[in-house]
Amino acid sequence: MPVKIVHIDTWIVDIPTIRPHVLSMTSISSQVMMLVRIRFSDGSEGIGEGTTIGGLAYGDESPEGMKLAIDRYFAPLLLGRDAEEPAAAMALLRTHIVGNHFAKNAVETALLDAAARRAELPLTALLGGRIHDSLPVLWTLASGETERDIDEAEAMIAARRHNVFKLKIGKRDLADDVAHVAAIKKALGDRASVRVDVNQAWDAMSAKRGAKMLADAGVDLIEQPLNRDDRRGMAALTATSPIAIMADEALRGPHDALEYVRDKAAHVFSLKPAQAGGLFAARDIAAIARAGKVGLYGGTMLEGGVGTAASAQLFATLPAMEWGTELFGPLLQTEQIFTEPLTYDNFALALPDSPGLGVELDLDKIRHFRRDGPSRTVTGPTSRETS
Ligand code: MUC
Ligand code: MG
Repeated sequence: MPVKIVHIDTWIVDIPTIRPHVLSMTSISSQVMMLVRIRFSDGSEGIGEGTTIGGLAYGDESPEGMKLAIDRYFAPLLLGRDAEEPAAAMALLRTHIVGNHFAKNAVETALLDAAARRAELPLTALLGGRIHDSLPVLWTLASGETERDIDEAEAMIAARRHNVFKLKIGKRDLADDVAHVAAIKKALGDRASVRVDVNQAWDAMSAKRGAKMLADAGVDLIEQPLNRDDRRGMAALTATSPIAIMADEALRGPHDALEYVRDKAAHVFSLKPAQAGGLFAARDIAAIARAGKVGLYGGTMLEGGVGTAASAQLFATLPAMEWGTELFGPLLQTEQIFTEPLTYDNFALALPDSPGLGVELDLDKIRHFRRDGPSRTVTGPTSRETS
């Protein structure tokens, strides 16, 4: 008998961060994750995550909105569908639901996790097989205080956890930001690579001046300096910048990636399955980048362990991630929500070997951190045809 989707749970889980995380558009001291669990008629299940930064401050979807969208609009389309056809289920969702990339990514992750668990294979095996067993992971220094950031970086280097750092700038004047970055780079010297993420906060003139000043300070890369809609500005900057320019918020799917390659609007793409609309959409962006000679970097939406494990499963199948990854989200949270935490060691995240995403939720912890009380469970018929 074909296995069907019978049950979809969505939970909002709030986990405090280990310190405030300050970005140009918002600061967070707790991370809000939307977790989805899809259950199947044979008793199997899969999990996915939809997480963003600061409610609606960063992107078009909030965790609460994702929960609502899945409960009200995704679930009726999914219930009763064949478990072994995640691609068909996602095609149906794309036909009936516009946008909602973060929620679609969470659902696709859960469908693929379950399919891989049923096959008793790690998800990498369903995605073509693993090329890397571990992924280098940088750390974001974003306490908002220069001395505290330097101390944090020194501790990370000493513990061999991270030796590449991303600094969040764009909130202060350019001169103040550059002074902050230069002080950190000077303290760390050749022991660390330093990059910055402006999160769209600059105009064209600040970006032109900033690229030169940051290059002089020894910074390697600038992430999304201009507004996500300003592709022409990004192209002009990419043509003249002495250091690499990376696109992040601008990449909301393979179409954006194609336009960015065509216009030579970035040297590097930050690959984020949530922004792309799913793991397969992110893989399409990677293919476009490779064809267009654009470098790749494994981005994060500061997801917790589920989203991080999903991205790792994809990134491990890509031939080259020239700029490494930032899959540190679980380490920014005070708790990992798994029975076995993800392992970070020797500047890298180790890919789990067990089936699916390779992680098991600790349901006691989930219950403890859930904001919305008992889960809202959507149950439907098991016999509906898949057509
Ligand atoms: C972003 O814009 O890259 C990723 C790392 C971090 O500190 O913030 C996120 C979002
Ligand atoms: Mg970014």
